[in-house]
Amino acid sequence: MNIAQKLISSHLVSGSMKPGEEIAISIDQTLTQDATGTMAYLEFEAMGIPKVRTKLSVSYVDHNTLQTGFENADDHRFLQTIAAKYGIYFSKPGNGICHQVHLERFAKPGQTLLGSDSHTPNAGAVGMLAIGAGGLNVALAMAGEPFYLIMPKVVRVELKGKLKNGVAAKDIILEVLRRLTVKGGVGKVIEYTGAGVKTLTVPERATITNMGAELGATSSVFPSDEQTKAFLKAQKRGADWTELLPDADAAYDEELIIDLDKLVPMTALPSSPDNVKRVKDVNGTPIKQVCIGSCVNSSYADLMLAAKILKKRKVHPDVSLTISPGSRQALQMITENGALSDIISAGARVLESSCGPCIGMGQAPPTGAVSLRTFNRNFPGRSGTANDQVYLCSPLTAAVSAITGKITDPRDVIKKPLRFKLPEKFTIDDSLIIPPLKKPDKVVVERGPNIKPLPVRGALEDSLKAKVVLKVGDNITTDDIMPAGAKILPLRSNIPAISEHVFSKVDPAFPSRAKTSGSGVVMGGNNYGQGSSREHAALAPMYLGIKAILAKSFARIHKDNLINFGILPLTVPPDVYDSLEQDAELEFPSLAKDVRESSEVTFIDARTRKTYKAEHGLSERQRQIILVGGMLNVVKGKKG
Ligand code: MIC
Ligand code: SF4
Repeated sequence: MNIAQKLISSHLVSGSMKPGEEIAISIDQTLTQDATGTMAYLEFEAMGIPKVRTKLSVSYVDHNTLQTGFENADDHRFLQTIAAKYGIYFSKPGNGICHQVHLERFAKPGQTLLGSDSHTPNAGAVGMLAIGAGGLNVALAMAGEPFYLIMPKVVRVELKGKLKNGVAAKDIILEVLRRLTVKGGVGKVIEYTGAGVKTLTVPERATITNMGAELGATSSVFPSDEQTKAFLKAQKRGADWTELLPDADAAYDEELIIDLDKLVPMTALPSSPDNVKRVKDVNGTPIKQVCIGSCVNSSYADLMLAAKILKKRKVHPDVSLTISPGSRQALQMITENGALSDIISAGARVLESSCGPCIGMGQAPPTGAVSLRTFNRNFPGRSGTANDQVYLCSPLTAAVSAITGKITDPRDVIKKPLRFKLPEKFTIDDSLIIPPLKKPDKVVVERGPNIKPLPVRGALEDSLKAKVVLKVGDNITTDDIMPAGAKILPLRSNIPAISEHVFSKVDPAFPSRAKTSGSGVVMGGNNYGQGSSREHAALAPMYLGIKAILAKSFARIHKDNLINFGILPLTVPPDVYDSLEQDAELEFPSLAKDVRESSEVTFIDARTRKTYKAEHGLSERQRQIILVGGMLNVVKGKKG
């Protein structure tokens, strides 16, 4: 077996491990972050279970840390009190980004982790099966339920050789994205093997597994080996180490070879993480902003490399350089060893340990300017500026370019090999991680006025008339459907309020049109719903009356979220997509019956009277969820 198969088989609860079939696995650990966590815990509460049933559950606050009103602060109080009550560790704001902190303090080889954030596979760096999911699926895992997924294909990425001077782990994953694209990983686990693996430290491996999310992959995983052991030991967690390697004769469904010796610095051009070119191809492009940080490149290792480049140099006068350390541990260590002083002397703006500019929480770039970021996503407008020009790159390319004021191949400046050496000991101070209370009865859950009850949909209609409220193209992201940013994120625990922003960057009139039509559908192209795990991209459209999405294909997490909230994901062939226009009135004469008894749903274009068929491709379990109007109704039904 390969590593992915070993992890799955040791957690398999039901189903057979044939790619494409639905399986269920048990979940050892969960993580949530604040922007998805409020919903996840409201959902968990609705299940009426006294204490989480996982080995470990952690609630992080890292997204909504800009407190411009009471909303985020209220949510933090809610999260802290609910964690204390239900047996969950609470990582306070300031402690760092969930994926960084989880890797440092909790990730464990051989275990499974389900997180309500799409970059949860970050923890795959230590040989863990780490998967991103909607909050409701994470709530179910906390309740001890297994996680259902389609048995993935396993892609072997063989790394040969060793990275050359100026080339970083980020360039490896950018190269994988160049080859496979943002939909190339759908239904797959990406497993890294080969002699090159041994040369990469755990923080470097995490950069690669983190950004596997941009491939649409179910997860990404590295072996647990001597590097893993050294990392865990340095985190004073040597006892958490177990070896996990693929069998010598392990088979894979697909293979890819990357020769690290030949790899050069890469960058993803605006506005998709797979629009990858060599840095050399855009060398000299003037830049106004450089941001170093986000869960993919904010480790102690990344900050040290940036600091070494910035030392005794100055940021270019036209450039604003921001640094957001991924964790308090990383910030503390660069403070202790003086690297922070080098960063400050160079003229960087040091931000708190959080997602920050990655999710549009401040630092929106100026109009028309190029912003060079070490982040994992450059979807249009995500930075907070319309028509933004965000390029993604490694911390080496970012730091070098911050000095020159233009996109610069780091090899032009770094003449001596610059690699990170894992410290023997990380600075450990878990005082911002609050353990759950021993006496939960004493806890009063604090709910500010921003926390509104969860909306629930009724059972699936027997028949339905619905308008095509919006027709969009390929690769629509959840940032397009439910934008984030400093203004909208504080509404994550308030569905009526946040629903006013659905598709606001694509078509600001969408919410009012959807409400007026009463029942609506959205038409999408390929890979509909790629990107984040935010279930608000399903929950808020459901609140606005969207009953189905007709698309050429769907991204995994979003499809699950749609089903969980009772929106029917229907797959249509390209000719059907082409023949239906926005505003078309559709009739579904036997909707519930079709879902119950067939794999296809029939619908009629009211104007042309032409009949079409769309596939729902639901498993028996998913059919039942859709028929009762979503997973919350299933849970309520079970409770009687
Ligand atoms: C993101 O990177 O888009 C987020 C914000 O972390 C999301 C989660 C969210 O929308 O809260 C993700 O990646 O799942
Ligand atoms: Fe936070 Fe950005 Fe990572 Fe999402 S991708 S978890 S917003 S740092």
